[in-house]
Amino acid sequence: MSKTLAEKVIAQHLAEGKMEPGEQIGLKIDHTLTQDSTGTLAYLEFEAMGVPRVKTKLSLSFVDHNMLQNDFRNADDHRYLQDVAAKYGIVFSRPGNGICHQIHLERFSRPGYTLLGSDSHTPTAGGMGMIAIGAGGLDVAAAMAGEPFYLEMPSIMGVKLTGALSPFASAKDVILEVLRKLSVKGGVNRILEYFGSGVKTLSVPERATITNMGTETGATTSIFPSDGLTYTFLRSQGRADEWVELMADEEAKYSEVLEIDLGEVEPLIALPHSPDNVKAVSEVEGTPVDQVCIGSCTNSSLRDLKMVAALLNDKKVSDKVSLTISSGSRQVLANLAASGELADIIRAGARILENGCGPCIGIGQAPQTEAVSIRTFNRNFKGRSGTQSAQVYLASPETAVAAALQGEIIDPRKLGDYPEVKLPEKVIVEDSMFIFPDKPFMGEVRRGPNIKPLPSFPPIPDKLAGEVLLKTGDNISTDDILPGGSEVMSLRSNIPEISKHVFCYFDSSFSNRALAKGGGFIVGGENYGQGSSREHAALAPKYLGVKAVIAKSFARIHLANLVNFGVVPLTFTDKQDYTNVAQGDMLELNMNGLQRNLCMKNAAKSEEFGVTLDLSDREKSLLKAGGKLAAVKAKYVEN
Ligand code: MIC
Ligand code: SF4
Repeated sequence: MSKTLAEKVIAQHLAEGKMEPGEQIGLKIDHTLTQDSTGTLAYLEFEAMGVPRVKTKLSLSFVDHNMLQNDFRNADDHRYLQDVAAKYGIVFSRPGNGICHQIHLERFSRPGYTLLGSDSHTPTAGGMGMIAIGAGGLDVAAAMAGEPFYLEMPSIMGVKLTGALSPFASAKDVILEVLRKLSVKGGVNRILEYFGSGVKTLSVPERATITNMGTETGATTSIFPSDGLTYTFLRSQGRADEWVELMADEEAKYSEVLEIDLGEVEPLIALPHSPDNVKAVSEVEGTPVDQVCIGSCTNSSLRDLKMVAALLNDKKVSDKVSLTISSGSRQVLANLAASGELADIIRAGARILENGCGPCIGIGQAPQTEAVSIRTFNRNFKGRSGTQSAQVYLASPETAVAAALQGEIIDPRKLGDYPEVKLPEKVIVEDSMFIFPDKPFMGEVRRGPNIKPLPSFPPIPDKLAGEVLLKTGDNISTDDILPGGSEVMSLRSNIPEISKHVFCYFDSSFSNRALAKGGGFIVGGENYGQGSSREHAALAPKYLGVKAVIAKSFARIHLANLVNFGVVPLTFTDKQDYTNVAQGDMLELNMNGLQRNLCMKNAAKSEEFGVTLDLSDREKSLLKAGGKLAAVKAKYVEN
């Protein structure tokens, strides 16, 4: 039977289940990656499993998110991560080396392999023909211990690309077009598979921009074929021997097909405060701009920064704008330095930041009050930049440079000649900041005082009762549940402390109230928990006593994280009932042995409404055991 490309890679890694949409499947994982902000928990969890060495083909630990060293806490976390990597056989990418997804793409990605990463933008490697999925740290820890990764088999949506991009339209505009069509929840339980004649006009870094930001549609992952251009990219990295050709069969059937004529794609921009709030750049021309940030795992490749250098060359950044550049890897920076293009960027007046996530997650460069900030990043949720009143727009490097030069949003097509960006046949490879685990690890893993043991929880009782602690609207992100930024993220290894920040910008009294009331329920709208994979957004509410979240629908990674930590994820059987529940209502639920259809009593209103526990048997057994850690520990430590 003919297969899509995604089905081919999944079939080769199928450890359990039937490859039919909606069925539970277990996938064998070849590569894992973690980054510092989700990694410390992931490794505390991995350590608790008692497995002496990782069982994957390759596991990588990156330090790229919270690299500020204002005090001992981040530095201690980095040291802990380095020790753990050496002890368990994990490649360690030192702080300053660059962003996990960009580096994995350059140095480690392999067509036809699977990758599980404790970061929602892990699908970046789909640009290399990998099935690359973002997950909570505990799922990644289990994969390092050799467990399959379990998920619902998504349907495969084809995205047919025809034609070729016109000057000043770029890969970022393609994915913004996809987001305009699908919205931030249109990809949930889907894989977006790109095919068609337009594919061969896009280089691997351009494809990776598209698969990276496919995450914002809620898709499980996105994938491109591995073809001649994939070979060219791998050869430029000195890895030609890792290439294999991979594509869908001609007769492959997609559940749906979205068609995009690349020639019709125009420069686009996502307006505050959602990546799917997309308009043509020409529609918002003239908006004054205060800050422009270029970088992030979406747009920090050599291709992108060469384009930036060419557009900035011999020009000057507007006095009204602060322009920051963070390249995705030391390799990118080394190549720009050697070619002289870094000097062009510096001469134009850009501020060069460390290679890493930086402003993307509010680690420095918070904009001024009410500033307009144009970013080449992938998320513009309110407050994520570190400034609650900032207006963050998402756009391509081309549009970002145009805004930096002009001091206001302008259509980049007005910049004049379109530079031709040529990628070198062989890049300068810069591997000096990797530490490979080739020596036996002597001594102890060092833990700073801010690294606290993982909390443990009893199995969930058959009856849940408590108050509705908070009622939210649609598309609540994990940034809303537990914000990023340098202050909160430095508490990532300390659950009691980080729990004080749950919903802090939403309702500053939440954590105290939750504790005082002995926990309770959260009520959410559609797509609850979109965005970041951080499992803290499930674990910290659990620590505060949250027993269940009742929502209209959930985002995939957050749903898995809730189950992993024993918070019951329920959906309204009839979405209309959402309107009848209010903050402060007292709810009571008999779990009935974790039946699918349950009845929630609302004592405040003497009413009842139906809730659905839409989980597989495996997920139910995790919930019963009090979460996944308890279950995996029972398998590895107690046997
Ligand atoms: C993000 O872009 O939101 C993050 C920060 O990279 C997160 C991970 C985290 O919360 O540490 C993600 O995308 O999963
Ligand atoms: Fe880092 Fe931003 Fe990418 Fe997340 S989205 S991995 S914070 S660069």
